Amino acid sequence: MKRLLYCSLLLSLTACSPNQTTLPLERYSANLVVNGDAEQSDAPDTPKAPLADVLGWTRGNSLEAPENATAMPYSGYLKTQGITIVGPVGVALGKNLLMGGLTSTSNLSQTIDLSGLKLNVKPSYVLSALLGGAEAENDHVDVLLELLDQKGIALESVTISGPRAQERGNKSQILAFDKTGTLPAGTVTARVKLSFTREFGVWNEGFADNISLKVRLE
Ligand SMILES: [Ca+2]
Ligand SMILES: [Ca+2]
Repeated sequence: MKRLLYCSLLLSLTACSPNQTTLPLERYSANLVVNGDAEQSDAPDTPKAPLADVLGWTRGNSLEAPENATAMPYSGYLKTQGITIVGPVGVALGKNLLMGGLTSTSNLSQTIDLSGLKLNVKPSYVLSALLGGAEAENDHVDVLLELLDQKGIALESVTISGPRAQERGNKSQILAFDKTGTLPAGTVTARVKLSFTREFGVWNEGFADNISLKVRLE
């Protein structure tokens, strides 16, 4: 009887089952990637006039610079070219995305200081991204996460390969990807790098949005 009463009190909070265990709430940091959603950039409508700086990101060196990776609105050039990019159902894309620009290869990277965080004893991480491309072109973008020690040496590297045309069903879309793992002991910084590759045409249409890295806190 007492149990029934207890259950009725808890009914609105949880199913009352003798087999149910209460999982501890996992505390993760906020997204540590700056401008991973490209929303903080005053994005141009065309990569012909790329941003001087993509906020939070460092451009790789390219002999073809300054035509390089940039943030762009979904409603800009891509739409005027009849390219409408579809994202996963229910995922907010905002106004902008990151794309490869006009060079055959380009990249954006940023280094994230983890030293000020109160990390879990065995801190897990979640790297996630929306990655894709346009129509039947194999232009793509890959994400590299490097976990570095205090000397800047990579203790671990994780790659998410963005989808090629076939994986997108030859449609202009960005798909959701994620990888999880545990930060190796001695990890002090994380480096996230987006590598855009053009396989066809003039425009490097590797598309990325909602780049995120979260780490487990105490
Ligand atoms: Ca966005
Ligand atoms: Ca292209």
